[in-house]
Amino acid sequence: MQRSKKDLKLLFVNVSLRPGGYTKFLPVGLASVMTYFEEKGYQFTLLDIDINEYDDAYVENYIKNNNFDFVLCGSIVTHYKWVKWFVNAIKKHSPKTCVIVGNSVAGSIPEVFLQNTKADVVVIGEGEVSAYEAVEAIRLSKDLKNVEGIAFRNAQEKIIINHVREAEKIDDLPLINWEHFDVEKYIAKAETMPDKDIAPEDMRSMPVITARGCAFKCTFCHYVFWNDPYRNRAPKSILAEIKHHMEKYNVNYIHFWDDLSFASATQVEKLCDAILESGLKFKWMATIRVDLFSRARLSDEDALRVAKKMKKTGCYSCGFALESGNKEIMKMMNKKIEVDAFYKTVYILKEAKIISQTSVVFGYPIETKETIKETFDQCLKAGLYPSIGFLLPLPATVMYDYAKANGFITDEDQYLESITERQDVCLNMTKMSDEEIMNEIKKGGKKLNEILDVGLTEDTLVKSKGYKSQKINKKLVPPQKIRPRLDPKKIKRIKNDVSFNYSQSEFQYEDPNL
Ligand code: B12
Ligand code: SF4
Repeated sequence: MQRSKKDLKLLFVNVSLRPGGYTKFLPVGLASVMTYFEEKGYQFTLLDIDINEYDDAYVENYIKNNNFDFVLCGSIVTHYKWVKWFVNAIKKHSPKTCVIVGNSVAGSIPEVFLQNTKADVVVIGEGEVSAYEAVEAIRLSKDLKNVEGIAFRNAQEKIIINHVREAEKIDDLPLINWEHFDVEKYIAKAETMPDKDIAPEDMRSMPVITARGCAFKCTFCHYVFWNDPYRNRAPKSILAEIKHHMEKYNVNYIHFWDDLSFASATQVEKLCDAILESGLKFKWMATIRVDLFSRARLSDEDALRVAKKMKKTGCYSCGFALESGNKEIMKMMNKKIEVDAFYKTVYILKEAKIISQTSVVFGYPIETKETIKETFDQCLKAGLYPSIGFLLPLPATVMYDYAKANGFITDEDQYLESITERQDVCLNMTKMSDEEIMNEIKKGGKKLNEILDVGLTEDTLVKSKGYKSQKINKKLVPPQKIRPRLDPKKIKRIKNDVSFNYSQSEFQYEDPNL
């Protein structure tokens, strides 16, 4: 029977990725889906498990005592075990409730998710329109097979995966309405960073998304917008949202929580110009890549000019991942960056007084004690203590397929139930034992901690609770402007190539600068 929108009882659920966590993050994706539903005339309730620290017993009781027509939730795939429990708990107490799950926990594994839970609909990729159309189809008793971007079980219990939905024009999406959330509580628990201009208690930050997706495809990475083109919001729309947050929530820090905020320096300069023109004064941090300046082929002078402009508009810090100091691992990662570019970017940003935050991934199959050392050496050279993580093969990544093909993952459901944070060794595909790799990483971390005087303890070398680079003040040697030319006398052929095919031979170059 068809019902009107206002007669339907909808519940949106914000799950808790880190119960008891010392910081809390406003869920931008969920809020964006909620805003879309609101714009389309739906009313709903929000169960915010995260900020209220509701335990599982509370959640189960809540579901039991409230009969919802629809429950909608989403999360990162690392929360698979909990989401699976939650979906099945809803169905146990309220079998008629339609359960819709989005984000990577379901969208990156639609088949596995529907096979192992009683969920009704999985939303794949961008969630706003697909989730809305799925609810509408059910409300109007229409066939779900016509809703793009979802997977579901049909009347014969067969899993159907529909066509992907073409990505929305990013500027057409409504500005997120945060009123359903206890924003003050989130601001009080937001991540703060030491800043000489302001005391931590006066930092009021909120997230803003400036882009969806990324222009690259690293072999360990997967984000929800993987199959969509990399899209950036127009500076005008970004600034309208920031202005709103400043006026309504009195915020002075904006976290651009993008996979990739800016792919090149040209793009960042456009936003900087718009910030200057707007007259808005706030501090911001963004996600970039090591090649921010080099991709735009800027001269060193121009790179510094752009970096200084970033600083002038409030850029406080930039996050960009070194990932590994080993060139072969970088290739396996499909990272498409030069290890050397890392130092240069850190140097330029430092010159402009912008803090660099970096992260590394250990545990690619060819990782050895030597490659681990190479990574720490790069961090030492750049004077940064990285956020340390292990390769965590996530569904829909090349490394996940590698893990399956090589027998490291045999039961996907079991594996997904076991994964957590990238700071834990969830799956070791190297030739080292868990203990060996951990010891080696701790050894490198310990040395870095001592030399850079970071102040970490044995327990916090890996789980360092956020980035630590802002406290370090190492003087950096200016990078060489032009790469030294190869000296032919230093090139040695190290493998005898009997076919005399030079393209197949391996050479070793002893570069004193590396
Ligand atoms: C903020 C953030 C966090 C926060 C989470 C805060 C929160 N409540 O969302 C914290 C710091 C806790 C976190 C932790 C981790 N994160 Co994180 N994080 C992000 C970040 C930077 C922003 C998320 C965001 O707001 N995106 C923007 C919105 C618009 O996109 P979205 O969330 O995907 O939402 C869309 C869809 O997913 C869908 N959707 C989302 N929710 C819902 C709900 C419903 C009902 C529906 C229908 C649809 C739907 O519709 C939305 C709009 O289209 C992303 C990078 C990024 N830009 O996505 C990484 C990212 C999500 N994180 C990632 C990873 C790997 C992690 C960690 C595993 C890393 C680690 N340290 O170990 C941990 C996991 C911790 C755990 N215990 O499980 C990966 C996800 C990988 C994957 N395949 O799932 C990402 C994509 C970064 C990356 N490129 O590697 N993260
Ligand atoms: S790791 Fe970074 S650069 Fe690579 S695909 Fe993911 S978001 Fe893009």
